[in-house]
Amino acid sequence: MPGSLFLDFIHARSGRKLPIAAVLAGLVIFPAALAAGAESASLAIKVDQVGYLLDGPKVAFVSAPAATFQVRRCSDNVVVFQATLAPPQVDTNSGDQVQAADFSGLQQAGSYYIEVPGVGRSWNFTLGKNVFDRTYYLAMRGFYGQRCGTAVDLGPEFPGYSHPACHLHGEFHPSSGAKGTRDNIGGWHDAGDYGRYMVNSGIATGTLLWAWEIYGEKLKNISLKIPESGNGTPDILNEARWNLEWMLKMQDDDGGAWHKQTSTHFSGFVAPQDDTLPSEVIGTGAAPWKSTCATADLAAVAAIAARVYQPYDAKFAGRALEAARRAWAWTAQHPDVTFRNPPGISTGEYADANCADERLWAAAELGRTTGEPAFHNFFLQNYAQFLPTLDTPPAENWSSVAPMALWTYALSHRKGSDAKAVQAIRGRTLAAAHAVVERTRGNPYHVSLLAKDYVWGSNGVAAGYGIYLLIANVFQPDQGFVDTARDNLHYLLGRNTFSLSWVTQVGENSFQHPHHRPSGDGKQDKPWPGLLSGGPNAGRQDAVLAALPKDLPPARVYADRLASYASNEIAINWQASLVFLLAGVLQ
Ligand code: G3I
Ligand code: 9MR
Ligand code: ZN
Repeated sequence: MPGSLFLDFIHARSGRKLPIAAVLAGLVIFPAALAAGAESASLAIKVDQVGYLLDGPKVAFVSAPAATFQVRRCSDNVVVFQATLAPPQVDTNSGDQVQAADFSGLQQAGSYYIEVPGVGRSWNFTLGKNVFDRTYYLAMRGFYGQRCGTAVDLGPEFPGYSHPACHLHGEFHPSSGAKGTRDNIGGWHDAGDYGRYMVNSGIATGTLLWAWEIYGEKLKNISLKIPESGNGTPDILNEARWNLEWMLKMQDDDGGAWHKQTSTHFSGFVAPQDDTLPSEVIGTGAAPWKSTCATADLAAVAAIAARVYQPYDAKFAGRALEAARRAWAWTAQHPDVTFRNPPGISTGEYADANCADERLWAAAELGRTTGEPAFHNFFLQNYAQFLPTLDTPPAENWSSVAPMALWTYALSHRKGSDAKAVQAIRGRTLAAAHAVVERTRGNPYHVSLLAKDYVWGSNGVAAGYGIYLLIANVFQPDQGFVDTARDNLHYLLGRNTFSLSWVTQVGENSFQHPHHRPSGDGKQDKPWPGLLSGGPNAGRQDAVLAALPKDLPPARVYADRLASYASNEIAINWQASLVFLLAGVLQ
């Protein structure tokens, strides 16, 4: 294992300037210590490495036996707060014995660390009003870095994090039912691979547009320093439009949308511009070639775009609405065309066996945008069967968009909305959110994840709990919802069994080896910034995870290794959930 770790490390970071002694130390100790660099904190003390807002609970966790803790100011090491640790609780998901260090009483903004006598010190963190602003900025810039078909440059803030335009040539794969070239330049690379997939684009872009609709007041003046900045449109909308334009290109003349545009197989670990595999528009392999889930997701997202971009670019809004209507009409003709990879194609499938929830989402968004009875009636005839999905948060992911459908209906405040439907949606959401709050308070790490939630993309699930709670908070403001959403953010930013921040270049001990081709091409010391790792995955669908000890509890089935695509890839859907959560907690 140390040998393969070494190879992985060298392979991923050949350019890294680390003292050779540190590399050797890493070999005989363990990877987290290596990642931490020279000045090490105790991994047994878990803090949100970004920090805590002043107005809420401030809790760290200690997973080694101890009695007391102190909070010290970074500037002069003075103790500003001290207290006893809470009694230990066993966390079955990680196997840790956890003691809470509650320093909510500390109200002074500043930079601090925690010291636990007999254990050590924590990573530094900040208390303040604007602690998460930069994380939001970097997370949104993460999308910019995923742009396909254009030159990207994160400099001068991150010099060298750049690539020239990539994937400029596209063609129809025979499975699409069409022939010849189809460039469809644009969109975001889905993840650590360079594919572009409609279904995942749908949930990711929809989530960003929702963040705008709900938190626009907080977001509208934040510059993301992207090429469009200053054009009069808020930058989160500028960034989302980059992908929307690609999604619109994936629509065929008959209104249907092809499922994805990728190479036939995954490229090697090369920079985007060096991936020379043809970029193929891939269809279902038989008439009608397009898939219902992709088309319905396009209809939903384009319908949101039609209302959101109206004040900034009415022409684009009109184009989006027209596309949404045509997509909707296609799904009415073809309500049940599912997608599986056709022969010869081995890239991501995003195979969803049931597109009824996608259609419900499309109807709800179109109804919210247009107010037309046809969409409204379709929603009312079909929504009831999806209400139970709200009972098991977070419920929403790339293959399950029913919560988006239900929530958008309840949020739309249209005259003529069905009061019974709205009541049911709100009531079930609030009840489930209250249960999540109670459960999370009882969880030794104050995270909402259950054992069953440690799947591929579990960090996206954690962020999804945050979304669920924040939507509940829109229905009925409740500080418990907000605090629990923040708890899930704290988990992602370091308050977890690994004492690891799962956002690249955010926090003193952030993960280093994402399964992300631009980060893994050996050009940069550190990974591209602002990207959320998939996280622990008890499904173990890669060789790295499969080789971990058999009896590991689910929350520990994770490896900060480039080769672990099932636990350490990044992806736009998880990233969008992180952005929503951050947008919700910004002050
Ligand atoms: O939810 C079920 C759970 O009920 C069940 O008990 C458990 C047992 O294995 O599986 C859970 O489902 C898993 C699902 O992810 C959770 O969302 C599936 O096993 C697992 O195979 C599935 O993985 C998907 C993965 O592609 C493989 O198809 C991920 O959702 C999806 O995010 C990921 O997406 C990939 C693209 O294909 C390609 N691009 C990168 C992207 C991110 O890794
Ligand atoms: O890089 C691919 C990643 O984006 C996918 O999520 C993952 C699962 O589909 O597959 C990765 O590609 C791997 C392939 O499946 C197996 N051979 C190694 C590839 C990683 O380099
Ligand atoms: Zn590209």
